[in-house]
Amino acid sequence: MGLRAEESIKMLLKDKVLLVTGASKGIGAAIAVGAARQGAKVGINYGGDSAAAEKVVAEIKGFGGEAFAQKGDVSDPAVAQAFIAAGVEAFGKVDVFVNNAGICPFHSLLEMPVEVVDRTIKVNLNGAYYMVQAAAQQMVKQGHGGSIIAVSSISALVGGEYQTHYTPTKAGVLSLMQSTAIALGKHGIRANAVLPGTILTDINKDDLADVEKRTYMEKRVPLGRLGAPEDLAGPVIFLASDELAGYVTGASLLVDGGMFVNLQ
Ligand code: NAD
Ligand code: RM4
Repeated sequence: MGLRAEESIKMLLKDKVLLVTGASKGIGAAIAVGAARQGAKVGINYGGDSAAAEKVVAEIKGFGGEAFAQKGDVSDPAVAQAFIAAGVEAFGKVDVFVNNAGICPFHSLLEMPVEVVDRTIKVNLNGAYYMVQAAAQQMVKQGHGGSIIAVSSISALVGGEYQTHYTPTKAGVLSLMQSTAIALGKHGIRANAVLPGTILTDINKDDLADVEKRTYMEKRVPLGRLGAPEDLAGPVIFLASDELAGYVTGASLLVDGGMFVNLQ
């Protein structure tokens, strides 16, 4: 039996302000809604679809939560400063920052256009850096710690034929959390990564429209199914919570149904 919204609103992230990038849909939206159900006040950044972002905000307000959405391309450093500032303006502080925005335009190595490589790195890695830095500056200024979580990937650890531009960005984001954990430990700020496996969202809709590939991917998962965006909410809430994860920093948490360890 699920928790009722009124009950869950008193829970793990009560009085916390959580900002998450790329949250108009997919994993980011599930994190935003899941955190709000645990009492967090939520700010969401998104890249394009304003109607989708407003729907996420409306869902949160619908169960009594507080939320705002702000459009902005994370590859622009000014967008990072503006997003963190918007969180402070709306809710007075930032306690938890989740870097989630990302793209994966599947493409072969040999014919990879330079624009696709550059864009993927700019959004996934440079964007993560700008956002994490802006969030960290705010948290240090506040002086009461914080939690930074990056959505990396199983692809930080293993490769993909059509992901030669993407997997290095996910390894980079994982590494960014490790170094950030060291840099910010003295400020009581924790930094961790979640590593989703294959989660059914728009990012891989076309790729997994290939039935043979989808069946192969499903067979690799010991738990017997590909992931849903909501599968990431719990792990992120855990890492966000000082009560549950107060001594966890520099860690990486696979959320992949067991796919990574499944050799044979
Ligand atoms: P999605 O396509 O459903 O959502 C992507 C979100 O990022 C959207 O809200 C979009 O607006 C936003 N976005 C894209 N480019 C942006 C930009 N330049 N500026 C701001 N926002 C931007 O994809 P998803 O599967 O939910 O992916 C979210 C994250 O999870 C990505 O970082 C992805 O690498 C990671 N991930 C996904 C999977 C998976 O299997 N779906 C697995 C591992 C990691
Ligand atoms: C993930 C992983 C998934 C893929 C998405 C786009 O990191 O590689 O299998 O579908 O990226």
